Amino acid sequence: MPENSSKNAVVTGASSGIGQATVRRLRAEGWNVIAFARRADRLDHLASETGAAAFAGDVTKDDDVAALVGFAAHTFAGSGGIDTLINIAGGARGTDHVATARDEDWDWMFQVNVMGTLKLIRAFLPALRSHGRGTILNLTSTAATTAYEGGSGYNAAKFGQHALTSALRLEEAEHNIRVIEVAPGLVQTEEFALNRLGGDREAAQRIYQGVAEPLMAEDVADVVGYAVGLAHHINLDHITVRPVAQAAAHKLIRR
Ligand code: 8X3
Repeated sequence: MPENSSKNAVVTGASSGIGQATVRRLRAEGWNVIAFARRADRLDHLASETGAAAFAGDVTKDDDVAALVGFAAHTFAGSGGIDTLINIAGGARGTDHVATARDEDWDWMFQVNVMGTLKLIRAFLPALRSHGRGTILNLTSTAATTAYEGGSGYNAAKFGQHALTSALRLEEAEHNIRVIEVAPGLVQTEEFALNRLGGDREAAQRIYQGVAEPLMAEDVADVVGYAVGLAHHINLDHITVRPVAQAAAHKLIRR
């Protein structure tokens, strides 16, 4: 099968978890990668380990996003320009029911998951269109299509990001931009559950307790790498990826 011949990617959310694993995976396959996240110290380590270029900034800040676009234009100037944008920055805060939902948690989740994705895409679309074979991959979640108790804020944000992704695919096909959605279920990462549960380590560990083989960040990065590495005319629209132990959002086998 022919491979995608384009190989200049920007990856957001690169300082930990799936974003970091995606940078490693793409670099191992010879991609030129710009790793973008807020925490410069973590990015610097990743850059020296993998040879990716690092750029520190916040997906919710227009100035940071504009600076990233300039950095990418400069970094990829000699190799054809950016062709692939991978939006992994995101996350959950809180497990409150609607009855006790906290505005600040909902605001944060909308900003990072929806507005951050929008800002990155809008800023890079001119370059991706003019490249002629662009790819945008958004990491959503199984929470983007199935709601659950205690998930409302995260569900609402991820449903929103899913809707944005679906509309974008329709809008950009005529510009030969493929739009891929990767929707993971339970993934055991360093920070996702910890951030969601306000830093409570024991509660975060309980999420994965007894699950023999949860998905790891590297598993999802393999799927992302596969999807963006396929020949450009192949668009994996929506990929759901779960551990075998999680047959559905409500069915998790613990031993
Ligand atoms: C993470 C999946 O099940 O915690 O995006 O909502 S879940």
